[in-house]
Amino acid sequence: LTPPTQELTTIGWVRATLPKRQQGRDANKGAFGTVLVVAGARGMAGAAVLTATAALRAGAGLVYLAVPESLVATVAALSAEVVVRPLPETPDGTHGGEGALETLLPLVARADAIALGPGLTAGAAVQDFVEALLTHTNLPLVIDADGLNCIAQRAALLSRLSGRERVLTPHPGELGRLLGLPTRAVQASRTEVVGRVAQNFGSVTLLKGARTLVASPAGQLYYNREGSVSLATAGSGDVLTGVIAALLAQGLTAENAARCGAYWHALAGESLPVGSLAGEIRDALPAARLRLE
Ligand code: NPW
Ligand code: AMP
Ligand code: MG
Repeated sequence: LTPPTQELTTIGWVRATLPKRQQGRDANKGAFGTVLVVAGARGMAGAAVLTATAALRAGAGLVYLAVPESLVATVAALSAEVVVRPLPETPDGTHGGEGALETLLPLVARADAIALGPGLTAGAAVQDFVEALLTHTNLPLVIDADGLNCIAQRAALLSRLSGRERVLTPHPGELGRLLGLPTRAVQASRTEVVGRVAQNFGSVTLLKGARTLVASPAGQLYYNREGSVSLATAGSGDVLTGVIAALLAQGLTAENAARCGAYWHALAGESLPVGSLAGEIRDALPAARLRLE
């Protein structure tokens, strides 16, 4: 089999593709997209906060963050700008308590895009909740982390859903779970396996790591050279998820949101020294955006 041609994502392409920020008197937060982040579990409040605040740093006008109810005080204390909404939780403090979907749906109705998965955990109740949410919305969606781990348990789920902009953002371990492969097998054939996931799940798929790859279900493959080992830090991927969600909410296609998001996140991180925190990568997003004007 001939390997697919890989196209380089260049800074010129990203500049031309990122949404132009509307200026002037009519510009208001309603014009910049509303993101709904569904994330977090007891002990994983940080992931939810990083995703939600990264969406704001990436220009979303408004961000709702739905977390298990016992996390609300913690999350609100960590992020003044995010609108935090409690959902009924399980006894373990995860999403998927009684009536959680009904509580969430009014927020879904107000959102332009959803980010699903950081810090969610992936037990049976969470899997049920993820399945219910995915079957009740057609919004553009980025699925990361434990959202992917839930899907790995219910492989038929995504194939039942069609007609929406959807990005999966696995790291090599998560992609391995989706295909039932060990991480080392993923790393040994990154271009082949990312294409396989994109095709199997009918979703734009971004495989993280040095030289991030983006594959489309139609077989295109893109890579970018930006990024450095400074990005390899806890919570870094949660920030990327927020960036992609903000771009989806501003109307980019799944493929363009994934390519632009990976590039922008890498540019923000590569200017920082090793030892920088994921929150610092997030806070470097606006300055990196200036280099993309
Ligand atoms: P191995 O060991 O080599 O087989 P997990 P996680 C592999 C949340 N977070 N190159 C590697 O596999 C997340 O959002 C919460 C090669 C590694 O051992 C998730 O919901 C935070 N291999 C949850 O925690 C901050 C790579 O995957 C394994 C690789 C678990 O997420 C942190 C680890 O993957 C975190 O974001 C690479 N580049 N990258 C918070 N503050 O609340 C990964 N692997 O078991 O899915 O664990 O990624 O930490
Ligand atoms: P996660 O594992 O979900 O926290 O995501 C980690 C983020 O760091 C992703 O954006 C990866 O592409 C990036 N990353 C991880 N390792 C490296 C590396 N060695 N070089 C460049 N980027 C990396
Ligand atoms: Mg991650």
